[in-house]
Amino acid sequence: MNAPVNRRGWLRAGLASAGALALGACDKITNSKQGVAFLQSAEGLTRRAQRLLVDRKALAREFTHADISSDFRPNGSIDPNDPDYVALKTKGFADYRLVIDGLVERPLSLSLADLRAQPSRTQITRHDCVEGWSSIAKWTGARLGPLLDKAGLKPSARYIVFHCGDTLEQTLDGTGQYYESIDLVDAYHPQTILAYAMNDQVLPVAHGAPLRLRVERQLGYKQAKYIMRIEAVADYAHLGRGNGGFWEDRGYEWYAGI
Ligand SMILES: Nc1nc2c(c(=O)[nH]1)N[C@H]1C(S)=C(S)[C@@H](COP(=O)(O)O)O[C@H]1N2
Ligand SMILES: [Mo]
Repeated sequence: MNAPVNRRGWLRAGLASAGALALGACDKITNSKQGVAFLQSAEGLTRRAQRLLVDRKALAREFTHADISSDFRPNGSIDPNDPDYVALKTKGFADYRLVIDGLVERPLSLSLADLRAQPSRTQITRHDCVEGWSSIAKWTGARLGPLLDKAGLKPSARYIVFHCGDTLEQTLDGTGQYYESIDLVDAYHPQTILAYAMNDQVLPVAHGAPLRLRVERQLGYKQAKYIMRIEAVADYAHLGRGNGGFWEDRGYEWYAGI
């Protein structure tokens, strides 16, 4: 299911598309009076929506230390020369602040120390780039879900946008700046983290220092590096060239699930 969702729309969208399926598959339930009552109850609705989302919520495979790649390849931007980024890097990211704003009740501005103090997760996962290579690394970072709860998403928020510090393509209109977007199912997935460490070391510049996204059910280009700002939006049509991400604006799928 790659329909846009939000926490309330979730249930509704799930039910709309599940309705027909559920009726076909569940005539045993729908043929009995109690069954119908159950399906109309809140619990019945939740169970059906849950069944539909189970796939999106499943964990990506995790690996062991022995599987970690010794040669994880950096790709795309590997040392941004955007002046703002260079200024931050020169000071060892001491002045770095992650801004979380847009459709939130309480906009946040967080230092790296603040981020390291947030609920975190460590995971050894495989990164798959559409160019046809994969590498395994151990990532540690702040879980995105609790951070969004801290900021308090407004009900109209449907996507989370990651604004990056690097310009990957020089264009006259600024659409060469890297950005990405994910929906709330991925944003609240337990393995979705803002990584500040890779293989127990401070995240290297080549891999997105000081902060990069790991959204483990998706392909490489969704793993935004050099995150400067996270914005909650109702839709992404007004950003970049309107397709939800740098590579999406150049023809890639918005939903890059694996
Ligand atoms: N900001 C930013 N994020 C980015 C990219 C980029 O060029 N800039 N490249 C993407 C692509 S295509 C891949 S495969 C991964 C590469 O991550 P890595 O450098 O850690 O291998 O980052 C993704 N995120
Ligand atoms: Mo990639």
